[in-house]
Amino acid sequence: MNVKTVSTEPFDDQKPGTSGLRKQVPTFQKPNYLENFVQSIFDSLEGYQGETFVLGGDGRYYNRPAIQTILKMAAANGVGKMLVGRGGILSTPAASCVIRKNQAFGGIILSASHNPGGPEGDFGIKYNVTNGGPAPEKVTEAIFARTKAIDTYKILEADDIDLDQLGSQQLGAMKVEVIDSVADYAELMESLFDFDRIKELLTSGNFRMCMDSLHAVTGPYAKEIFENRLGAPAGTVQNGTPLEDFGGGHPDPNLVYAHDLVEVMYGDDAPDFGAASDGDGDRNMILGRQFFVTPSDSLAVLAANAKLVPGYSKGLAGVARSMPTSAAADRVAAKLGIDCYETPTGWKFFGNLLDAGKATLCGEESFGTGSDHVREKDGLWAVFFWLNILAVRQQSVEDIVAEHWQTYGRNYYSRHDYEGVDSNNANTLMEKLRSALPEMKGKKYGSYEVEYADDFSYTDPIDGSVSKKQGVRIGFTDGSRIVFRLSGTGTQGATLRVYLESYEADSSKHGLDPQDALSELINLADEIAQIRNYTGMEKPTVIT
Ligand code: VG1
Ligand code: CO
Repeated sequence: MNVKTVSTEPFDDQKPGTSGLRKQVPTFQKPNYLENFVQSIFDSLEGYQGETFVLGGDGRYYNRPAIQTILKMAAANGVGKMLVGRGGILSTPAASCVIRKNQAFGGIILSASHNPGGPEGDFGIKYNVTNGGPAPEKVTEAIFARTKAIDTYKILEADDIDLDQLGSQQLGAMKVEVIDSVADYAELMESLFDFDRIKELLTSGNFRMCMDSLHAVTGPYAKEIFENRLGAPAGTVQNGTPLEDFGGGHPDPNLVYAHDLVEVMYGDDAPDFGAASDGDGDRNMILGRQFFVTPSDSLAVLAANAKLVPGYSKGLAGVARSMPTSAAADRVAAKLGIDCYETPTGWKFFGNLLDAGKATLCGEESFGTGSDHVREKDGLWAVFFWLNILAVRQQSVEDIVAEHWQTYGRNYYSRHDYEGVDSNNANTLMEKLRSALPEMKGKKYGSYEVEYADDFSYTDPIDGSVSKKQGVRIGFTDGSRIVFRLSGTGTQGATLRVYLESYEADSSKHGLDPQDALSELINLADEIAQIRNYTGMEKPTVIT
C-alpha cells in the first residue's frame, strides 16, 4: 500500500466556530476540502506518531465516506491505532468516554450537532484532545492557521475498511479497531446512577416515560439502556433509528423541533417524564407532564439534588455555567457554599475547570448539561440524572421544579434567535451595541436602570488564557439582564441570539409564562439594539 502525497491549495473559510468546523455538505464535498482540514489537524499536533485515536460521528449524511477518508489519512500520517465506532457511529459524549477510557491521544468527531442533515444539510468535524474534550482555542487557532498555508496532504491508497464488522483490521501500518458504539458509554452510566432504583421506577407500573431520539445518534444508546437494561417497555424510545437526514427534521431538542415529543407530553394521558436529545447526543430537553424545564433551571435542580445520585453523593466541587445561562445555578452554589464559574459559550471552556477538579457539574442554556464523567455535554446523562432524582424523591417533575423555585426564587429565562440574518447587518448591530456600552451605565429605560454594560471577556483561571468579545451583557439594578451575541455554529448568514433573564423571589409570582414575565425586557432589547431594524424581522425565528 502506497502513501500518496497530494498537492492542494488552502481554503479561506476553515475557521472552527463554537464547536468545530461546520459547513453545508456540498462544501465538504469539494475536492480536498475535508482532506485539507484533516491534514491541518495532524500538522498542528506533536508527538502523535504511533498513538491511539478515536473516530466516530453522529451518522448523518457523508459520515461514512468522511470516515473512510480520515482513516486513510490517519494511516498515512503515522497514527498507530484508530478506534472507530461500529458503522462510524459514536455520540459526542460516547466519543469523549472512549478517548478517556483508552487514554487515547485525541479523537476526531464528525457532527454538525443539531443542524439538519442530508445532501443539502450540514456536516461538521472537530478535534478533541487527550482529556476527551473539545480542543481549546489555542489548538483550534493552530489548526486554522495551518489551513491557510497547507499545500499537501497525505493519504494511503487502500480499500475501504468494513465499518460494520467488530474487531481489528489493518490499514497499512495502522490498526483499525471497530468497537461497539454503546458498550463503554452504557457501562459508565451504570457506574454513576442507581440503575436498580431507576429500574424499579420504570417497571413499577406507576410511571411512564418517553424518550425521543429525533432519528439521531442516541437511538441505539437509549434503546439499549432504557429498554434492555432498565426494563422500560419497548417503544419507550421513539424515533430511535438514526437516519442520515434525521427524517428531514432538525435534530434539536426544544419545544419547536421536538414536536412529536411535545405532542405526547402535552397530550391527553401524557407520560410522567419526557426527554429528547440532539443530532450528536450531547444536548437534552427535559419535560414533565405538560411541563417544560428550562435548561438553566435543569442545571440548578441537578446541582441542588446531586447528593441523591450515587456518582455525586460526595458533593460537588463547584459548578460552572456559560455566561448567557441564567444565574439559577449560582443561587444553588451559594447555598451549597461552593464556587460557581461563568465561562464563554461552548463546552471547550469547561475543560480546564473539570480537569483541575474545580467544577463537577457544568451547563449551558442551550440544552447542554454535563459533568466531570466525560469532557463533553451529555444528553442521556442528564436524562438518567433526572430519573435518578425522580426515583428517589417520588415527586413529579413539576413539583420538584416548583419546590426549587420556592427555595431559591425563579430566574425567568428565554432565548430569542433571529436566524438567517444578513451578516453585515448582524455585525453592524453588534458593533453599534459595543460602541454604546461605555455610556450605558446608570442610564434609565422605564423602570430599569443599567447597572453594568460590557462585552464579556474571560480569563481562564487555570491557564490564564484570555477570550475576548464573548457577548454583550447589559445588567439592570433589579438583577435582570439582556445578553446579545452572534452564533458560532450556523452555516448560512448570521444568527443573532438575545438572552433574557429576570429574577422573581416571590413564589406567588412564579406561575407566569416567561414571555409575559419578560415582556418589558423583550421590548427593551429591541429598543437598545434596534433588532427589528437591523434584522428586518418582526419577531424571532425560534424562541426557547
Ligand atoms: C451553540 C450554543 C452553545 C453550544 C454550541 C454547540 O453555539 O449556543 O451553547 O455549546 O451550540 O452545541 P452558538 O455559537 O451557535 O450559540 V452543539 O450540541 O451544536 O455541539
Ligand atoms: Co450537539
